Amino acid sequence: MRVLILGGDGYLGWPTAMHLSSRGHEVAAVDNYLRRRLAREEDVEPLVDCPNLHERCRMWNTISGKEIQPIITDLADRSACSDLFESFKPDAVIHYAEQPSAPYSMLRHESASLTLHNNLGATANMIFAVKDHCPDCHIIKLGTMGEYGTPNCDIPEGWFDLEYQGRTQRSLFPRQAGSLYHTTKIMDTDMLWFYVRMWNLRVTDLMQGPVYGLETDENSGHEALYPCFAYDEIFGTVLNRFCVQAVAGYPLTVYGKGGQTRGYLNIKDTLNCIELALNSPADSGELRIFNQFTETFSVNELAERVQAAGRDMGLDVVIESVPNPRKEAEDHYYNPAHTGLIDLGLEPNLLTSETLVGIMDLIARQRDRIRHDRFVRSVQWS
Ligand code: USQ
Repeated sequence: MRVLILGGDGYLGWPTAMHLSSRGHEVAAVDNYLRRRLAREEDVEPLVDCPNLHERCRMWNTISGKEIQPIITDLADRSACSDLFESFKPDAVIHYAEQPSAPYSMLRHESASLTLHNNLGATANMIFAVKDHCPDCHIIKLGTMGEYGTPNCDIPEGWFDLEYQGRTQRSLFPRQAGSLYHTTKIMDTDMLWFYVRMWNLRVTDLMQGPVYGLETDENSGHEALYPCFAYDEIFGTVLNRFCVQAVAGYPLTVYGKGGQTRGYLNIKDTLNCIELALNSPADSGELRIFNQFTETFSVNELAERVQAAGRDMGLDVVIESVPNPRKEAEDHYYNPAHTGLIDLGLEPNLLTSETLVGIMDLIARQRDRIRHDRFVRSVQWS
């Protein structure tokens, strides 16, 4: 298939590009380096040096003999986005091209505004470009489990039957996000659903939980092909941060009571899920939703697992509860369904001590680059 990866320079976009290229797809990785720019501006660059997209595509070609086409363009620019789809004519598009950080979206008015304009603008431009140039293209959109929030009831995969005063209507499950970033993902879903109804687009919306890890089958042994791995408060996800903190001898920063529970997955499973969705597209006129995670953990459970894995490596890992900078439930019910991707054939890479030791071993090689002042920034939600 001809596959466009929007946000192809990012933590997940680049590994996805290599993964699909290794499977024989014709892949273009598209990015405007927004994420790199924001990290530079906030002085929170990633743990591992990431060569630019052109360089990484060349390295990938040398290693694998396969080609990924790098395209540097801004999808929030309407005509640039339209030109891209007109010339590439993808069979499928994988849309990661969003400002991905909840804390960044809560920093200040300017960062909120950038998140809104970039995320909704790029999504709208992609929708129009697909309609105009490749209406049969399968849109695979990265959503987030955070769209649902933490309701006091079970969470289905996107849809449920709403019953009210004796009548029933199939409906999107109620969503209430905990950050502006997560709210833009809700708005994306609503916009996609609207245009699925109007224009019979085929869309898969993947409600993904926080991802951990940095090694995949394609980059193993090639540090320069590792994804941009963040460990700072703004762009780092919790388990990746805990692994870096453990290696650095910094107390694991559990926010508040640590009962916050989310659905997590290994970066290798992100790639597997994308491939499964790609190989079995949504129907025309369908908004198909999968909850993309493999296991649920509370923050306390994650910290305890990292502490135990650290012990196996001879590290003395301390867990510390710090005041929660976010406004979120710290003790709540959480039971989301996640059978759709398993039914398609997903075989999860579960979180074992061996997995954690593997991640921390790779991090330990970068020990000298870890900056303690990046762990806490205290971006306050309210
Ligand atoms: N947390 C801590 N200590 C830390 C960092 C985080 O206790 O040092 C807590 C947070 O308060 C939260 C949980 O860990 O309750 C998860 O936080 P996170 O930073 O790993 O994840 P989040 O901000 O929700 O966002 C991340 C990605 C985002 C993706 C989302 C999936 O940055 O792009 O959409 O995970 S989900 O969380 O399911 O919505």
